[in-house]
Amino acid sequence: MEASSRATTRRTLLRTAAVVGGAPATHALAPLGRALAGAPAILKPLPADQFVDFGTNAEMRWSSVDPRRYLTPQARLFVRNHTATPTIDAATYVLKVHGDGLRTPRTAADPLTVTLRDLKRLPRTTLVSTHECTGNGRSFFSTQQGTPATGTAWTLGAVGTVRWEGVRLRDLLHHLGLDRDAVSVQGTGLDPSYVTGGVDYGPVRRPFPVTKALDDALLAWGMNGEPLLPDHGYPLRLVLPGWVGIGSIKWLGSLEVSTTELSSPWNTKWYRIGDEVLSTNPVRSAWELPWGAELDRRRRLDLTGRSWSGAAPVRRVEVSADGGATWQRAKVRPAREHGWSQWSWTWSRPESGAYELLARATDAAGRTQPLVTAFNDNGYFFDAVVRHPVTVV
Ligand SMILES: Nc1nc2c(c(=O)[nH]1)N[C@H]1C(S)=C(S)[C@@H](COP(=O)(O)O)O[C@H]1N2
Ligand SMILES: [Mo]
Repeated sequence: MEASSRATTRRTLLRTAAVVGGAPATHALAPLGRALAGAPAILKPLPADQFVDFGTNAEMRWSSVDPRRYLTPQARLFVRNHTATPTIDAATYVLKVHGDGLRTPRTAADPLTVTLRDLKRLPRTTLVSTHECTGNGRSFFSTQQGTPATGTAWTLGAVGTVRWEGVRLRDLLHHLGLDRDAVSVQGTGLDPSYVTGGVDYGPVRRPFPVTKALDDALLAWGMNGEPLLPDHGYPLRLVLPGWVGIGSIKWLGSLEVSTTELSSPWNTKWYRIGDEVLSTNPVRSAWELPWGAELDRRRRLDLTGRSWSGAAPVRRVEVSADGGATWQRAKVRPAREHGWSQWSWTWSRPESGAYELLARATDAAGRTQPLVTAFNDNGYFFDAVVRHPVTVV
């Protein structure tokens, strides 16, 4: 089963690259580029049975997910790097905070500096949340809807659920002194500047409203009880729970707090659909099965998967084995905090043959996954029900 799912994924990749031309070819060839360049973009091991290696990005394989484990181990979590994982010395690390949104305004040249020890004197907190890339599911714009989009050809594995450990951003801002007219906060990473198409866009950074900063935003140094791995932002990253992954800036070097709206190419050029600057993640579902799985025919086949939403807990999951003609309710387990929901479904007396398994979730905000989702050039927010091929033998 493993071998055939790998082969299928590779074929899908090559097909996508061939169809789109240009940009996706880089993704298909990136592992080679990484080897030639010498310095790897991702430092943790990426075993082929657990990850699809896109070079600077790596996708978790749903076929490798352990149904008995709720949290995604850090070693198994997808990685999305615009450039490469930097190596940062925690002993000399400081977070720089500036802007006219501080009660005592500071310039970028003369920022407040906060060490990890300073942060660890604030009240600590943990938070379970589903962490996901905006482009998760992108390849299905091509393979399922026939409209290829630019960018990494993720299937559904650019997602995980983890327990973050750190301090609330609001506690730091109140500790430093926040101006009541502050409206916008922007975090900037310490990774190398992002250069594409001959343009240097500077370091990865993206603004967000002060309301999110004062609500549930975190500064995290830990994941699942371990220090962050270098690939996931060591020694400190932002976490914006329920929001597009790009908001959770890794290797956080600085924070700007402003009384005017901040902007960067990551909210004006990318991570938007038309006029909408993307924030809350959509509803999605995945089966814990290899792509093209071969299932042994039995009277009862017990299948599992997970569904998640950036807005609210998942309330209902329906599955279909006949292309969406009829649906049955899956048994949904309660989620932890802002994490995903695990579900299970028993397939009774399937005949031998080829099928597409569908799973469709509805969240407590009333959002249900559609069967087809509107196209956008960068392939963000593919939230349609994915048609997962399996064969009963
Ligand atoms: N500094 C920095 N932060 C970043 C990125 C990056 O390339 N550089 N990628 C963003 C994107 S697009 C995503 S989806 C998440 C991925 O986090 P992970 O690699 O820890 O899974 O980090 C975000 N934060
Ligand atoms: Mo992302």
